[in-house]
Amino acid sequence: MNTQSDTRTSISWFLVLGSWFFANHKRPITSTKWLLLTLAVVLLFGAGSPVPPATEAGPPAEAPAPALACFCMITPLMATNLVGTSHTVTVTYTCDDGEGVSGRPVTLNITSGPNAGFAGEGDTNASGQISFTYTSNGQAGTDIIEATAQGAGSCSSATKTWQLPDRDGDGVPDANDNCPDTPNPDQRDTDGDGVGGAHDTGGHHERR
Ligand SMILES: [Ca+2]
Ligand SMILES: [Ca+2]
Repeated sequence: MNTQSDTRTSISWFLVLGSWFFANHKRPITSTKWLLLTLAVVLLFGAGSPVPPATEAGPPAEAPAPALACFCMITPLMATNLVGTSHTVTVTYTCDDGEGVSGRPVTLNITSGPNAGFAGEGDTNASGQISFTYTSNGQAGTDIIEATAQGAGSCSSATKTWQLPDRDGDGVPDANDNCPDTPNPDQRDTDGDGVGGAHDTGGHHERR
């Protein structure tokens, strides 16, 4: 019991005893005495009412941690290969803390290019990654690859360029190169026999 309550109890008992004294006095009990007795009883019962202790201020509640910003990316960002081969891209899902996040649904789409329409989906693995592989349909061109990941929005897009075979690297595909093993980007064919470059049987000064 605290100090305030003790004081009230003392006063209450004082009034009770005082009222008892007056009540047992030889003189008649007056209405004033009864009033004092009643008041003493009220105070006595009231004195027992505990005063709730002051609540001690605890440590300030910690502010909730801000939500981590998460993002995704596709690798490799750029690649070039011959048509007819396959290509694998990996979507990596990470947050500001640098940790990969597993179990996040990812959707991948080729939105334009010779292989437009390819789509894949799945959840990231324990490293926060998921890979997708597709095979070129044989046409040259550049695919635009895009992906979205739940909670990370859209990933940075990637490209894949498909090229036709060109053994000599002169920019003319083998299928169209009039001299596929010797670079002859101009495809000169002096005598018009369909054979160019070093194989051209035209005039010596036109040979390459
Ligand atoms: Ca060529
Ligand atoms: Ca050539």
